[in-house]
Amino acid sequence: MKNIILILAVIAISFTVTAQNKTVKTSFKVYGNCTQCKERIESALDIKGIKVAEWNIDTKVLQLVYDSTKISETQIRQKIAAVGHDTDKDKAPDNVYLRLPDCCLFRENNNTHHD
Ligand SMILES: [Cu+2]
Repeated sequence: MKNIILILAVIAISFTVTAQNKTVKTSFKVYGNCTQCKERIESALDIKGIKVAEWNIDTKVLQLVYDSTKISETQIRQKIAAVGHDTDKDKAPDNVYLRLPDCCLFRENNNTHHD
């Protein structure tokens, strides 16, 4: 009898944990140029609550899978801006952006040196 109660308790607890774990799958644009950008963006998102963060160099789309009980999309966007990358909604601080290597300067007016 004790064992049955224990088993039921374990089942109840695991259901609760599953219910609280809210996995969100989303994607949005993050501006960048090269493999260094990819590494910078993805390592900035190598944090608790984010399960998948994969940025595509060609499409500039960031694929995300995260636990919304641990981190919000706003917080994720802030992490990206903090390392110098603009997104479709957010702009990285100029002082951070301008410290990026030349090859990573993705804003139009900073790309003239490539001509
Ligand atoms: Cu780059």
